Amino acid sequence: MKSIIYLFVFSISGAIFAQDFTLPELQFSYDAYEQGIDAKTMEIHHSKHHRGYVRKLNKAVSESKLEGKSLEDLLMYASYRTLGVRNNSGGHYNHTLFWEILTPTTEKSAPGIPSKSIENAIKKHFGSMDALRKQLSVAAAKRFGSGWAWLVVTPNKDLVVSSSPNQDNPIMDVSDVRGIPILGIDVWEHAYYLRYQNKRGDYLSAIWSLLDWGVVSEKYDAALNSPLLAKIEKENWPEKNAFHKVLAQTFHAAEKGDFKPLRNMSGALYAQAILLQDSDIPKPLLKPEVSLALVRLEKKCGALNKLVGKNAREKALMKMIVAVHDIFHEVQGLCHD
Ligand code: MN3
Repeated sequence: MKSIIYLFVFSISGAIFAQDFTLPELQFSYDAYEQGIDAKTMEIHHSKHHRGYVRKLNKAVSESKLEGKSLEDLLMYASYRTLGVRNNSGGHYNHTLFWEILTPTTEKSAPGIPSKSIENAIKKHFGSMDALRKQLSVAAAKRFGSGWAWLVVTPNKDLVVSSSPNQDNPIMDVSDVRGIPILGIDVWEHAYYLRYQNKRGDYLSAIWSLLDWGVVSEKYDAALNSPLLAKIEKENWPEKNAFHKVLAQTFHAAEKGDFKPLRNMSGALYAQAILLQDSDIPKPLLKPEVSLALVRLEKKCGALNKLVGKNAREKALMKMIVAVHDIFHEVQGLCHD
């Protein structure tokens, strides 16, 4: 009887609470950041903007039936998500990181300094802290409209500066530079407009004085050994994603009896298969099984394209696209090992 009650309580709380993302508390009061950011901006930014992202994220996740997915998972496959999930998962993740790396100088607090390991990495990749600061400032200043500037640990374990529009970030499969961000600067006007108006440069200097390099150093060490970084490395394969998009459009329509997309796009599918076969396979997937599967995939797509050229019957087309789909899932399956 007891276990039945437990089960009941669990399933109720699971249904109601399991997936809700929540607004993190700030470590300091809104007025503690005055040296760089005024209290009103901090308050609106945290309690209105960030709260809004969290609320809209929960709504978008439930509308997309993605409850149970981790925040990283939502970000990682952003190109497959709705715009609501993409924008608000980014909004929540990016602001959470932003608050964590800002520490005001007060009686009880001061920003930490860089660890030896990040100091060496910065020297190796940028030359000096000052050179890194310049690159970050340029990335932030050049970002047209709203977005973020990043310091990123890439799958090769390099440190790279990048920027992204809106609430995108380097974890997302839509990002040019992939990796784990360990430092992010919000360059949306809502982050600085009250005090700095259009002077984004002045805001960037002010942010620099709040950056907690102790926290960034911890994030650097954590990122180097993170399973997420290994996952990004495996998934960082644009040609595979491009092939998958065309395959999804043609195969799923054919399954429902609509062969028009397949007849129209068999050439594009073949072209993507050739590009995929020629592409650089991500390091963790460099295995003979993967290369061989890609060769078979290209051949089958070529054969399928020929069938379409001969105006073949639906039954023959279906058989061939199913074969293509099966081989692709061998590759996908191998990828998710
Ligand atoms: Mn913001």
